[in-house]
Amino acid sequence: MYQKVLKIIDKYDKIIISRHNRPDLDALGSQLGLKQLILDNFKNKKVYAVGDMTRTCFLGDMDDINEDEYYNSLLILTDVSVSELLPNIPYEKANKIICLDHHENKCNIKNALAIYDHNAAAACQIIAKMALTNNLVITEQTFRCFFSGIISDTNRFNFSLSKDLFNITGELINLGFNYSDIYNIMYSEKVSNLKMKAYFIDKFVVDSYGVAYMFNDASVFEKFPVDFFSISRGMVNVMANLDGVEIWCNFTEDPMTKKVVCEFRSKNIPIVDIATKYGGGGHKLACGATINNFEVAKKIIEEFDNLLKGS
Ligand SMILES: [Mn+2]
Repeated sequence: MYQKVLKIIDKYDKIIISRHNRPDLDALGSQLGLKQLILDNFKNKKVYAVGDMTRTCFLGDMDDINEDEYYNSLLILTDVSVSELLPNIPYEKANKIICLDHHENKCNIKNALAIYDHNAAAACQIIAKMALTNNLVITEQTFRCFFSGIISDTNRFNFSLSKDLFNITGELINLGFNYSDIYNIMYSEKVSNLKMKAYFIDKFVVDSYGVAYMFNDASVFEKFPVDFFSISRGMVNVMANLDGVEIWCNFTEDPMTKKVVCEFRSKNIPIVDIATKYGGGGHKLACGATINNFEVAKKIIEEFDNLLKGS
């Protein structure tokens, strides 16, 4: 399966790589790592990384390309396989599309070749495995990308443990590159962020069924002038690892679109079907959706209550 991907890469002179919008480190790591991997292992390829950036990232920047570049190109999408979560790119113009994903979605991107590994903890794990099993050269930049994605999507091996994950991470570490600075970048926290967390810790509520939640209207961004991601995804886990809380959700109004972006997490009970029902998706225990208003959010909380009633 990976060889098929490498054969397709080999056929194209122009390769554009993207990932889901509002990228996390696994999205950026898999995207930028694959870009570097292709540059280091294939001759005479033009490789571009494209998509929105919510903030600057220590792994690298996006390329600014003309729409015409999509013609005759191979487009590879990492960490995503549904059109709703793509950045605003003219993906239909690409000659061929490949998705490399670990999410529990069904690919709905027209004519795309979707390659899934649902056991992979990170998209970076999939691409690192492709590189390692085919003896591709992994340079320091590629290593940094893959390692960061694996560490962040697993939260330092907290969310998932598997032999494959450890084997691949072990082989990456065995390459001998320094990773302690990556840990320093990823896990040092600004005082202002911790103070912001204190606000959200104080704010969330827990209902009688064990669902914790908070509603953040757009005014929180006046109180805390941070990017959307820092509150929507960044604050959901202030409700994690709590006795009596089985499912926790963060509902945040996007000041730009006025839509409500939902982040859902669960200790044990799979919740992704509910995320999918509301137009979202993700992983069994960590997923999200975008909905029209807080009234819909209340309905979703009721659905989670019903799940817990039945458990
Ligand atoms: Mn991922």
